[in-house]
Amino acid sequence: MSLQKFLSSLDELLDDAKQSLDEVGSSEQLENLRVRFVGAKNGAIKAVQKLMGAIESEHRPVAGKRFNEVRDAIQSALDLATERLGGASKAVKDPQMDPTLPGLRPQLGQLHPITQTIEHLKDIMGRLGFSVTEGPEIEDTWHNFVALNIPEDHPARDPLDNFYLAAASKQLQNPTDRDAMLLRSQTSTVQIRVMETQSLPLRIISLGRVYRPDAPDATHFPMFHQMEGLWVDKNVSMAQLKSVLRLFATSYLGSDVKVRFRPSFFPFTEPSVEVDYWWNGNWIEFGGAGMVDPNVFQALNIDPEQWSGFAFGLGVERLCMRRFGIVDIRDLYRSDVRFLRQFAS
Ligand code: FA5
Repeated sequence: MSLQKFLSSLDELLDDAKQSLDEVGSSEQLENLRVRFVGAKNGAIKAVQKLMGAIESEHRPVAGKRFNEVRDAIQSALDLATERLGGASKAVKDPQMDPTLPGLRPQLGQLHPITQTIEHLKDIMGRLGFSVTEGPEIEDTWHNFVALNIPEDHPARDPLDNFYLAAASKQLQNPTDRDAMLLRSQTSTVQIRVMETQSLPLRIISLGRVYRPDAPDATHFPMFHQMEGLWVDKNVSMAQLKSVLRLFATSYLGSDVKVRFRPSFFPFTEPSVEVDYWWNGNWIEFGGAGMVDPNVFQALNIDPEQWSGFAFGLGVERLCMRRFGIVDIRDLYRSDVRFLRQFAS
């Protein structure tokens, strides 16, 4: 190859590279040009370098010198274009702080509707003079049944209606055993624990989880919460029980709430009632209540001639649902924040 031809192909290459790199408008195009001109495998510079072998040896120093100049010039043009484009994209990625822009609001968590309900119920009952107590969720049959006057053959003790604990239960074959352990099925257990340990008179509430193998539907869940209430004093009456529950219902659900009491049966109260509120064309049961049965007092060595009391156990979910307009209890436990976020405290 003649020196002249080699030098003019170098000039053409430089012109082409300079023009393309001057006009390049994006990092992507720039990368394509880099590969096209200085790519290690098939770049144009590499191709021209290969031609040098065909130049007569006496002309090679001139050809080599010019080749180096053109290669360096293309590299400088590439560096310039890179700086130009890189500088622009850096400005977009890393903007200067603008103190006049509105701030980003951090996303705050909030209390679950059931937690909000529990706090609200404690507040209302506190104003009615009830103090808060707690009891364990894992119970023995003494507190869950025996002391509550629930006899051994009562269907409420059936293994199919309770979560007996296998690990604690050598008694699994015989869940009516006094020492068998289970997840409490009602907060009435706390009535017993309080009367065992506190002096009379007393006026307490206790809120917490209870467990039953109920099939989930719109108003039932296998784990739910109850609010237990107990008032023991001299001359406590059924009329007081009804007033307290009515006062509670209007404070929590509004003065227009319709509440009714239906005669019922619980082994640990006599007489007993079930309490319903009216909602969406139906009566919904939200709790049970009654006067403490003398057998319960006697099991705890309390004289029923001297003392009387009333107790109630209300479903916290049913109260929460009515207040927030939630029609399906299962929605409370799907952990769907889009749903739960609607009930801001
Ligand atoms: C009791 O649990 C009694 N311990 C209540 C009681 C206490 C009566 C003190 C007398 C004196 P019951 O099984 O009816 O009663 O349950 C009370 C409330 O819990 C029901 O009215 C309902 O609101 C709620 N409840 C019961 N089962 C479920 C469930 N599977 N899911 C959600 N709520 C429930």
